[in-house]
Amino acid sequence: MSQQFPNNFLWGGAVAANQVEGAYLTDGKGLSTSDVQPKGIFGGVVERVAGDSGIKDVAIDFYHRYPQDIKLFAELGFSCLRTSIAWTRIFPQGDELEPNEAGLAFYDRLFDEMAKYNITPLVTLSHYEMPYGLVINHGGWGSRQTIEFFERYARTVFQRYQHKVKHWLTFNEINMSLHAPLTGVGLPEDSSPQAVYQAIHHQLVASAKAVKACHEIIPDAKIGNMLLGGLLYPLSSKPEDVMETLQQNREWLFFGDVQVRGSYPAYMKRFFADRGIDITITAEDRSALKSTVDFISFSYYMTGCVTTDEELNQKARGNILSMVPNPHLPSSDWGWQIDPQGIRILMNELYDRYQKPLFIVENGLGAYDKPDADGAINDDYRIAYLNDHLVQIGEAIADGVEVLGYTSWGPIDLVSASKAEFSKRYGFIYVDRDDEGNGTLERRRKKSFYWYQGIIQSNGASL
Ligand code: BGP
Repeated sequence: MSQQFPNNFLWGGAVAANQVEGAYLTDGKGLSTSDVQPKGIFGGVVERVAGDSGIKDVAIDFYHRYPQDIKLFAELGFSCLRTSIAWTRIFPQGDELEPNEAGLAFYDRLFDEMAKYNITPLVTLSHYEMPYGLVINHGGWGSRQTIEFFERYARTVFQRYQHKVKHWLTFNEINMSLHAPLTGVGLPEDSSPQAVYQAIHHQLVASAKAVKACHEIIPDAKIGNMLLGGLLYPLSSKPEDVMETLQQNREWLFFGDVQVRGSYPAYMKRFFADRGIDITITAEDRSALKSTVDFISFSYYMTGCVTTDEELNQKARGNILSMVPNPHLPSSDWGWQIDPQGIRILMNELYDRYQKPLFIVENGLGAYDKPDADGAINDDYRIAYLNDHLVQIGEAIADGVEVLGYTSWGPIDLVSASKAEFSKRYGFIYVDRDDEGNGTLERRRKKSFYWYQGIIQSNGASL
């Protein structure tokens, strides 16, 4: 591939606190919504008692092993690492007035370690978790007061890390809240659309307030939103399927429309009216929403299809996000449809819609890895997946799309979000651990490690 990636393109990987750190009650950390969902974001709540076990309680023990892991990322050539701050390390219950110093000190150590190797941190304020204390005592994002708690947390970390972190994201996949309410907005899974959209509104206001605070406290920082890049195609060329696809894509993009444009899009009026939803938006909210993001970040794993055929829709219920499969695409071991060209289409669509720089902050293949007899992991399937997607990202750049960087998901094996499995691996670095939590946690380089190292070294020219 000819040189398409800009010289200052950020290359790296992305992880999230609750999927790597472990140490779930260490140094004063409080329980988060993730800690009470040991079976993953679709797995229901379990009341925790200290000392019981869940796979995320240790995860890959990044809390203690980060120096060795950052060293491996440096060996890969990373110029960027995306991670999140666990809100519960800073405000364990969420509503304290003063932060927990031990939690703040941990991220100081982590960012200092990254600085040693010139790895730029890209930090998500809330990646699929919030303090469980806020859920129990305040009703999660259902309560307007949570906006204040979040703003206090955001201001605290902006102040503390202002010289160390210049790239921020507000909420991970903010548009997943409808599908996983507890993970997204701290509401019971059976909450009504009315309740979920009111909570989402509070979260959108909080996101905008964090943008404003970031610009005030760290004037040279950039802060973005983070969307699940759920691109949908019409299953057929029937106009009603095309119309339904437009509507469903809007359901995913509405969040971005608010975060990038600073107000609710016109189509939401009818959307809410048709569903009998009536949410409270104050004049102060409207003015807060005007603080808009500097760039758009998104995850991309798959695409799906939309149809008005009820029989096909019935069959699709229960699939991830109930998308109808595309007959032209292969699927991963987990049924996620692999569509490299989709990322080029999505990038063009997002750039056409928003005219803001993009950042691909998650992309990757979750697969079973079987070490050979000599322990080597020859993950050619992962190399093929990533290579095909990066070629299409290069095409989108050639199309004129401005892209800040690419962080592949899970550069080191970690706990999966959807089912909290360990066997769904994304890494260039293998971690010796299984679904039952057995294993030495030893790290080993896979074949893809050397492949990605070459891609970064050549700034994408070796694709
Ligand atoms: C995204 C989440 C990540 C991550 C990824 C892969 O939706 O932001 O946290 O886990 O999906 O999903 P899974 O881990 O379920 O394979």
